[in-house]
Amino acid sequence: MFCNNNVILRQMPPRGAVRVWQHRGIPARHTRERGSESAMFTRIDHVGIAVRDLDKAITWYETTFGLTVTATETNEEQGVREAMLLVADAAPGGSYVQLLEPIRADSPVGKFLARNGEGVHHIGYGVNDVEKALAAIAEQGVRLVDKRPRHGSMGASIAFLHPKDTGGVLTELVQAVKH
Ligand code: V0V
Ligand code: CO
Repeated sequence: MFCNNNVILRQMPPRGAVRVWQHRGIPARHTRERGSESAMFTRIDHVGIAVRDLDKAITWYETTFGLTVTATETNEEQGVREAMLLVADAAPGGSYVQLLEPIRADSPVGKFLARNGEGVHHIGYGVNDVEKALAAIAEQGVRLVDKRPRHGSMGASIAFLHPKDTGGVLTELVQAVKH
């Protein structure tokens, strides 16, 4: 934002930098908002956040950010009680915050909480075909946590990639149910 305000003006990029953009004929807003799209990922489906107390966390997100819960579920296999809070609804599918409370201490989220405390646990990317995406990613040498999709929130098919092969970010692929 370039307001006529001393504080904000001091944060402006140097004039030379602005001119480089203009020489290349790339309008700055477009480069920021419309990069080239991924062939594999359709959107960020959700950001998974590890919490100790799901009900408390839901209330905090509702009160502070005005988000509302779309679905809650206990997923025995994954060892979590979770809630999906809608951030935005768009053509390829919604994007959510997923709050995750462990139901067992030795579950992935239970171990994560013991080690790191509450915070961002994983990123879930939307894909059109989770099996195809898994095969393509495995071919790149990335270790898969799940060789086959499992049951995820709101009926989605999900699969995780190992964080040690994805720059320390636990990554989930999400094929949402088509409406
Ligand atoms: C573990 N590590 C992580 C991590 N969890 N690094 C980044 N982000 C995370 N969330 C690191 C950890 O610090 C260790 O690093 C190493 O990986 C081994 O971790 P561990 O817990 O001691 O060992 P494992 O092998 O028992 O478990 C790690 C994996 C596990 C990633 C395999 O957490 C897993 O299967 N996760 C996928 C399932 C899951 O997270 N489900 C809950 C969400 P150092 O110390 O060796 O350097 S369910 C969900 O999202 C649903 C249902 C949905 O979206 O619909
Ligand atoms: Co998730």
